Amino acid sequence: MIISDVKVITCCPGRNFVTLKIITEDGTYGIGDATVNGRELAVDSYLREHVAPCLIGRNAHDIEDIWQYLYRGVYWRRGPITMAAVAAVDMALWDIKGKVAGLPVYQLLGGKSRQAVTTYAHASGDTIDSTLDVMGDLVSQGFKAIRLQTSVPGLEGSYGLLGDKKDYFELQSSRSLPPEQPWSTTKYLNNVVGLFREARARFGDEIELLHDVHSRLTPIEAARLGKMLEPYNLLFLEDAAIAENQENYKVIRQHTTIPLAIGETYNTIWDCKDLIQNQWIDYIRTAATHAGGITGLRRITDFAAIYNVRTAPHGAPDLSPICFAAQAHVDIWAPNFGIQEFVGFGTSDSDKVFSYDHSVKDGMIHVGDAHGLGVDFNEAAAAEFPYKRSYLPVSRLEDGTLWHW
Ligand code: GCO
Ligand code: MG
Repeated sequence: MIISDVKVITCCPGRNFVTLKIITEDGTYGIGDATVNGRELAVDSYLREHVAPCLIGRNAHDIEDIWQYLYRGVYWRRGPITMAAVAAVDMALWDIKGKVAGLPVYQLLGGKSRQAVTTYAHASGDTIDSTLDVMGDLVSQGFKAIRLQTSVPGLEGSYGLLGDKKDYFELQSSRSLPPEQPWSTTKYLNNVVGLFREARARFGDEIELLHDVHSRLTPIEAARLGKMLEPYNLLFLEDAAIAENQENYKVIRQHTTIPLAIGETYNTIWDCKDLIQNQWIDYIRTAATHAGGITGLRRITDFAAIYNVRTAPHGAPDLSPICFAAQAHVDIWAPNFGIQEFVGFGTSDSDKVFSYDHSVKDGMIHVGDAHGLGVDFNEAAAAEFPYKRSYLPVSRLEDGTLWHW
C-alpha cells in the first residue's frame, strides 16, 4: 500500500474546512480533517509544504511509524498546527486500513463497547425562557443530555449564542477582523444559576444538563460557580477555567463536587497528563482533529481510563464530518466513553461536500458499517466553495482588558 499522491483541499461550504486526501498506488484513498478554526491556511500550508513530500513512497499501513515520524521526528513537537496535520494524516491512514481490511475502523480498535453513541445537544437563547424552549424541542427529538447557554443581561453577544442569526455561534463570518465581545464575570454569575434552576423546575431531574464556561473564570471563581450549581446536578461543567497551569484545577476540585470537563484545545496527552493523573477532572474533551487523530485519542483514552476519567470529545461545527466520523469510531469502542458533543452533522452546503454513513436517532449516533471511516469527500463540490478568511471573536472586560474568549 504505497502512498503515491497527497492532496490538501481547503473549502468553505458555510465554514472553512481543511481536508487531506492520501491516495495509494492502487487507487485506494483515505481522508482526514485538519481544520484549525481561524487559522486554516497555516495547516493547509504545513501539510502541503512540509508533510506531503515526506509521505510519498511510504507504506500506508505503517500508521504508528508515520505518526512518530511526524511527531517525534520533527523536533518542533506539539502545537495546534503540527498536531492537526498529524491528525489528518492519521485519520486518512486509518480510513485506508479499514478499507483494505474490509472493516469499519471501530472493529480495528477492538470492536463495539456499546450499541450507539450518546450525545448532548446545544440549547441557547437570548433569555432563560427562550433557551428552555429550545431545550424542549431537543427533548422532544429524543436528546437526553442538553448543554444550556443563555445571554447575559447587560452584555452584547455571549458565547454559545447565534450572532446575527445567520452564522453559527462563533460569529464566523465575512467580517474582516475578529469581532469583539464584552465580558463581566459578575453579570454572568448573577444570571447563570437561574438558567439551571428553571431548567430543573421545567424538565425535572432525569435529563442531563451541561454548561460551557468557555474558560472565562479564574479558578476560585470557577470553584464558586461549581458550588452554586451543585444543587442542579450537572453532568459536567466545561472549561470552567483555563488550565495552562494544570494545578488550576486542583483549586477548583478542592471546593466543589461538580464534575469537570476540559480539553477541546489540547494537542497531546501532555496537555492533560496532570489533570488526569491527579483526578482533577472527570471528562477529557480532546478532539481527533486537534489531538493527533485516532492514534492520539486512543492514547489519551487509555491513560484516562486508569484514573476514572471518561471521554467527551469536542463536537463543535468547526470540526469537519471526517473528524465526527473518526470520533464516532473511537466513541463506540472506548470502554471509558462518556458522551459526545453533537450539533448536527452539517448544513445543506456542507452535505454537498461530505457524505457519511452514520445516523442519529433519539439523541444517539449509530455508527455505520462501511469500511474505513464511513465518510467521503467530494472534491468537485468542494471547488464550488472557496476558502474565506474568518476569525473567532475576542473578549474584553468592560474596562477594555483583553480576556479569554
Ligand atoms: C464547544 C466549543 C466551541 C468552540 C469552537 C472554537 O464546546 O463546542 O467551546 O464552541 O468555541 O470550537 O473553534
Ligand atoms: Mg467548549
